[in-house]
Amino acid sequence: MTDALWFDPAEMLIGGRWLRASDTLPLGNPSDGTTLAEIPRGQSRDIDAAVAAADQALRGEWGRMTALERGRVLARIGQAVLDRVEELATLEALDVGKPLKQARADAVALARYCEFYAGAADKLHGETIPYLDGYTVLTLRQPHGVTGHIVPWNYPMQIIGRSVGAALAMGNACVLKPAEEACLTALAFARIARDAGLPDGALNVVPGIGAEAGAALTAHPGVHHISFTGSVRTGQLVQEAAARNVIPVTLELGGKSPQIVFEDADLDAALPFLVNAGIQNAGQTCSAASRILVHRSLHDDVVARMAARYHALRVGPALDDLDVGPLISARQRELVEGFLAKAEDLTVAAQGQVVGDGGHYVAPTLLTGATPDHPLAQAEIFGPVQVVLPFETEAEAIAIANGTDYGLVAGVWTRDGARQMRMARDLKAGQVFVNNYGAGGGVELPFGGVGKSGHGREKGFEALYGFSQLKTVAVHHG
Ligand code: TXE
Repeated sequence: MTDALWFDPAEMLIGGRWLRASDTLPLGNPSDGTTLAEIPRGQSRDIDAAVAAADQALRGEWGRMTALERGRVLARIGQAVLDRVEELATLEALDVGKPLKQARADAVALARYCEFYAGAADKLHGETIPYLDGYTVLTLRQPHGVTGHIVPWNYPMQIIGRSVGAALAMGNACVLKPAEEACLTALAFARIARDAGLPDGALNVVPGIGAEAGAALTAHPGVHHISFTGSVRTGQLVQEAAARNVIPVTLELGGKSPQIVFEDADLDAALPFLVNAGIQNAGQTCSAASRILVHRSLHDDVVARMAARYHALRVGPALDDLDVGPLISARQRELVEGFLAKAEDLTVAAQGQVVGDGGHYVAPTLLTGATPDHPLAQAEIFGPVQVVLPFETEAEAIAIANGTDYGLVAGVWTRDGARQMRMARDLKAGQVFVNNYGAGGGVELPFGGVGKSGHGREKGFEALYGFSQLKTVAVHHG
């Protein structure tokens, strides 16, 4: 077990108690292929216990807290996370394989989510509605109850922050099922949150396999809302399970996001965003800009300038803090290599250099020569691979950008103000960035997709609506 572990990762948190599951799973280190630790292999009985503990919390100290008090607890958790950014970043880097500076940014974002939702906890309230003579009608904003959170392995800290943070702010009690590939920071966060005063049962963490603990959580009749981030296929299963219990579900299912470079773009400003948004976290980012659409007049110039950056990219162990780390697992690397095998008809404009050894490394690859309907221009690859596609007109750019099953994020680079507004209106995406791409991290910015990218919005104030429900009270007083 690594020295960076300051707790026993084989324990899960249920109702304020750290417990062992009947079985464990090995947690891989993506940087060298070794085993980092054994983690709990939660079963449906553990999910049953966690849901019961969450339900108990709603009827106990946690459920009785005012919005102000919940906000104060979240504020203390945010500060405690900030105090431990380095420890959390090291765990995330080891577990996910992302370079330390990226893991550090994720830990700061986790703190920022806690801070944001701490401040927001007592800011969302109901209304009064003019109605019939002799009536007063008001709306109450209330928690769903027990919320299930199924988190993937690519950004555990950020995704926990955005979904658990907002759910707790609204007074829900959470059952969190982190991914089997990466769950150390979920367990660490739960410890930090408890030490900061989060009451027992308000947050329960049960690691395990998706088809076991994950499926048990989504099917559980005691769960009142599910927040899921992951693949389209699993998202469909989650939504089917939620439909059987008739509960709301928020799905964030990734994308094939474009950045569109018009002929009047400020290329010096665009270049870092074009490349970074493709290779950050080795391309395993839901909002990765995996398609770069470039006006034909600039195509060769942009490709040459992106290629120069690609040639300088170095890929190695997370703790060496290079530009790019390994992929999460051998399975993910095989998936990405499978896509690259379908790129034989394309041109490799540039590749980065793998200096690491023994881990799940893939050289970042910049591809040209694809048509918009090529498999590599359509599928979410979830690796450090970008495809550059030329276009002639604004209408063609929109058609290509909107021409996939997804619609999560889009970026537009142009100095033309009217075009900026037309693109913002016409692009099929939950977020459109103009002359930037994901700048500032976006804790405050509502986020979610259209089409196969999912539905519902997390992040920002908007998430608070999703993690609560409205009750209308009509009082007849004459
Ligand atoms: O995803 P899964 P995987 C995409 C990306 C990637 C592909 C496969 O394209 O290559 O998905 O990744 C839990 N019931 N994204 O296999 O299966 C699982 O334990 C309930 C995009 O890792 O969706 C984990 O906690 N839960 C994405 C979570 O679902 C189940 C992030 C995600 O796993 C379950 C990750 C089940 N039946 C992958 N089966 C993004 N949007 O950022 C699995 N899980």
